[in-house]
Amino acid sequence: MRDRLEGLLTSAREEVRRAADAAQVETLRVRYLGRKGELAQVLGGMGKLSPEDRRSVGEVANRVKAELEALLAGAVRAVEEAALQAELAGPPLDVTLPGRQQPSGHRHLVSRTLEDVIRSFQRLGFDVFTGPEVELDALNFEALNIPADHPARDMQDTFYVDAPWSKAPADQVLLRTHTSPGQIRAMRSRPPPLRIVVPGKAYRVDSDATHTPMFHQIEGLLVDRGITFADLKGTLTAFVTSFFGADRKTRFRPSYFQFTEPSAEMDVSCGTCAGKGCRVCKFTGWLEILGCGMVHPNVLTAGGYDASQLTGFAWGMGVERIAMLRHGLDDIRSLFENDIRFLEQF
Ligand code: 2U9
Repeated sequence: MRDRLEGLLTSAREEVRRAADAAQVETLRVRYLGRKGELAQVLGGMGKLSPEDRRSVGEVANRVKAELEALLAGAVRAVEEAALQAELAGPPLDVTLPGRQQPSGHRHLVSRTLEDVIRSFQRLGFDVFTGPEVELDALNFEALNIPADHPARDMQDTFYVDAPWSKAPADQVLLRTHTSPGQIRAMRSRPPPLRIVVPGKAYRVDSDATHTPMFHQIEGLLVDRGITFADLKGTLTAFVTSFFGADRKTRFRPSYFQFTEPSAEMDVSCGTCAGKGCRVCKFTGWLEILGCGMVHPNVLTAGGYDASQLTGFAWGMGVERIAMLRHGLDDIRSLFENDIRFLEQF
């Protein structure tokens, strides 16, 4: 048994010398020192020895075990040191290099513009109200004082929905051509006074550099006793100051809409040329940003409000248009082509 123990030590020394890496050293440790390893197998025969032999063989076994342990521990240190030296000898690692950028997306320019407009009006005390994109003709046109023969209702402008239940003209279903039916829904569901903005998608059969079949609008409506055009001017001027900056001028021009009387369009002085005239403002010094007016009494009545007691003002603007003015874009379609190289710039 002493010979077998000494033999173990000799063969272990030889094999450990040849071990090239930590895994091979571990394999050897299991083979020699493991629970079912070579040493354990030799020691398993100790029971058959006489007490004297057991003591002397035990001494040898303890020494061999200690030497095997030292041998393997030394081998672990040696392979680790060799691995470290190999890494140091390899190509240098520059820990000062900047890390790889993790690409991250962001909200679409149209969404961000819409959120900015909403925030400006929220600061002025307006609530956000939304309606459905698939609407009734009755709310999209009728309630907004747009009669049945009005050109805006033309098949060429409006996407009609083939709904099986729509027999009567007022039941006709369509993709809303503006967010205005949302204001009718708001009036019918909330008592006055009302102070809301209605953001969302609108649809029109139209497609060129400044029109897409789907576009975004944000409209507003304020109704109370004694509201005048002065309130309209004050509110929308405060919006321009908050959204575009206090250095911008504003002006109102007379206009016409079915749902407001009187009606106006609001311009803001061009931010690119400070009103001097440039490509962005087509050399006028002004940018048209919204349409507005005092709500037509017929429209208040259609909303279930008492037009003899209440007045209000409303406005509407195209979100893509605002985004284009802000960034000097000349083709609305660039916002919807989803070319990441374009969208990334904002
Ligand atoms: C109710 C009462 C009145 C909303 C209004 C405009 C003027 C307007 C256009 C701007 C550019 C639409 O996106 S656009 O093409 N809108 O000029 N909108 S007043 O008036 C309302 C709406 C609802 C109940």
